[in-house]
Amino acid sequence: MPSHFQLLKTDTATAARRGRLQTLHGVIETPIFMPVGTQGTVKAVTPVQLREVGAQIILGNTYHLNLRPGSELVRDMGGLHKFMGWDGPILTDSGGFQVFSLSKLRNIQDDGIAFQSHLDGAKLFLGPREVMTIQANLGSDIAMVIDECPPWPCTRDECRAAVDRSYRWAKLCKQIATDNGFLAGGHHVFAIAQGSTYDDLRREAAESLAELDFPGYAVGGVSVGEPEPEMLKQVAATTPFMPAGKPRYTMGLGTPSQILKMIGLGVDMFDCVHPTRVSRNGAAFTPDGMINLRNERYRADSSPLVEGLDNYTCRQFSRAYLRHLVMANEILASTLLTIHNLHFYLDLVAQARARIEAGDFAAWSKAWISRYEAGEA
Ligand code: PRF
Repeated sequence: MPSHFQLLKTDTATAARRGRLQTLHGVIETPIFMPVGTQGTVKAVTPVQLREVGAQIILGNTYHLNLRPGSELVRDMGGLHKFMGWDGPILTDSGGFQVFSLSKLRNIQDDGIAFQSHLDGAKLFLGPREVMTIQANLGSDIAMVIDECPPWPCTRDECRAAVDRSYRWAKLCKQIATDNGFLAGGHHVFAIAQGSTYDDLRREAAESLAELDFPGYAVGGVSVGEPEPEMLKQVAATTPFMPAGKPRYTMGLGTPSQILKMIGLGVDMFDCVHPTRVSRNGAAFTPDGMINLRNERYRADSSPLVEGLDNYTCRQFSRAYLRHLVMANEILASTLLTIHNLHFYLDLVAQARARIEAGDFAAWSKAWISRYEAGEA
């Protein structure tokens, strides 16, 4: 049987890879960016619009969907794909990380995390069995294990405990997904390597999880407040110890230039709320950095957001019109900016794929990053 992940090419000048991941809902060309659809919707856009901007896979969230509307309801409605009208692949995060960021009252125990819902205060619990059951109810193509993401900074002892606990939970998640037929049914489960700023613990996390033979591996615990050089160092301390023949995913990042830097470190998959979130705040990506349309200088600017970029927003609308929508608080501003910003990210990773194939990724990404960062400065 062919493997679910094909490594098509590895760059010689960097660790960048061109790959292809098979899922139950179709093939994903990597490196890829995954738009975030926390509540069963990528905010402000329809599934048709997602397809049009080139989305190949989107994210859903165990924590949110289990609180509301409930994973059993989603299961009874035919699963998340049918419920939300998206027939492409869906990756779901396991929920532990969201408990830490959203729920005030939480207690981490050896068998899972007890917490109170941020919606109504209900007392709830998420452990390996719960997160794997919820993700099976949702019908996720790629389910994530439950992990403990330590805060930045954290002590070595705190980090050690989080790495050990995350390993035990990952092992249990794999066992549960094997026993209930989730893996045999063609769904994937990805492990998550933690380790904060401790290089040796990151290596140990990656190597011990690799022995459990997961279909894919994530770098967790980055982009949690540390400066960018520290984040790059942590990713560089992890990816070399992940199996080369499996997809690699950094969770929850980043800016366009960070994504190119991570691709150069051998990462294949990315998700981030950044492009969708800034869209609802009047901001748009360009090759010369992010611009904010509230700025007076765009008041009578008849040019598109990015000249020649082939998406509905850039083909049809001027910066002046988009600025008007933003200033008037019109909801169409969110939709049109989300279309542009997601397309900008998806076009960027498509270009990266082409450059890896062509063999000039290193020079291209260096030039791309310096132009982008010069505009941001
Ligand atoms: N673990 C999980 N989800 C996440 C993270 C993590 O460490 C992060 C950290 N960047 C974002 N989302 N399960």
